[in-house]
Amino acid sequence: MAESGKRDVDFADRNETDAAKAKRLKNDPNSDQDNHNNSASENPLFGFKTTTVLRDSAREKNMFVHGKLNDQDAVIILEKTPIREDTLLEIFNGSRLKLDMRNDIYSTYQLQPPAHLNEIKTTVVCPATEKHVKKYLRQETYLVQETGEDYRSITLPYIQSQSFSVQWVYNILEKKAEAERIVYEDPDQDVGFVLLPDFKWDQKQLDDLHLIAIVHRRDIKSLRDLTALHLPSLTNIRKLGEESILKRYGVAASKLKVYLHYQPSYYHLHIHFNALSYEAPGCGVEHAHLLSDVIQNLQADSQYYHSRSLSFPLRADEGLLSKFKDAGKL
Ligand code: M7G
Repeated sequence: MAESGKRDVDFADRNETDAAKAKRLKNDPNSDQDNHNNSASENPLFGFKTTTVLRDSAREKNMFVHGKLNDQDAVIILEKTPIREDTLLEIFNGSRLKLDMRNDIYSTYQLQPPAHLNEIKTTVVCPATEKHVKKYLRQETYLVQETGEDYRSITLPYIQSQSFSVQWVYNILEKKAEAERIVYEDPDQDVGFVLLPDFKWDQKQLDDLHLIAIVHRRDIKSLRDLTALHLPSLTNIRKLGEESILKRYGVAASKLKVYLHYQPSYYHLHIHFNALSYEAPGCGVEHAHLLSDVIQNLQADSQYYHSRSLSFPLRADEGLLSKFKDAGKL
């Protein structure tokens, strides 16, 4: 068994296990290689026309691409997935190797693993709004300090007119989407929530574990709306969320960071559960608020998040940044 951070996930809901797949490929090694989907009916990305690469990173091995899919604006996120310990045997025994160079005790190769170990995690947003395109475009950022009053006079009117749709959140709460992915639900409409894997996590390894708890209540937009009245809900999410993650994935609370984003992208209260050692995008001090700190702050002062100044980064082209500039706050 690997150390806890690298333990393999037990996929109760995966259709075909890696072992079964390996067996199938052993009998028919070409079955995956030949399985290219070259028509629109089999491959929803067929005919995608790239307009621009919004962002890419050789280190993170990802690329954010803007383009047209069936004449609709789309953003596609391509991301090479981590190498998993449980696939090493297959990688070493079942790959084709092409020698690049050899020198003394050193040699480098191009290794072609079996196709099912060479997958690229792909996220599609279609139709994508201009706001989605901007979200993924690499941009200079500026730190804004927002007082409680700024929130009410600048930020709130802005997010009420401009924020991303939270239809995907309602689909989850109403079991119209991702119902089979739910890890835990407390159905109480006041303090309850749904816990499920964030779609950034492919669930293949625990190193980048990422789940979100989405509250059933629809009237809490963000951290700013929280008061001591919400403490039962927050402590419930922390306790039951941590217990469910321990039960399902074997990861203890002491190996998790549990936090909220401010500003979030989606204004329906949700809480992130991340592997402690994983440097998730947006978990820095300028963006993330630990749930345990939030709980303590509300215990000390019910109006803490109504009155305190909160800092957060905004990208150069974000409308909210212009609003802060127009108000002479930057
Ligand atoms: P956030 O704190 O509002 O902002 O987090 P961020 O997107 O800037 O981090 C929302 C979280 O919900 C993100 O971690 C997204 O990856 C995740 N997410 C977004 N969508 C549209 C979905 C979805 O459809 N399903 C799931 N499971 N997660 C999503």
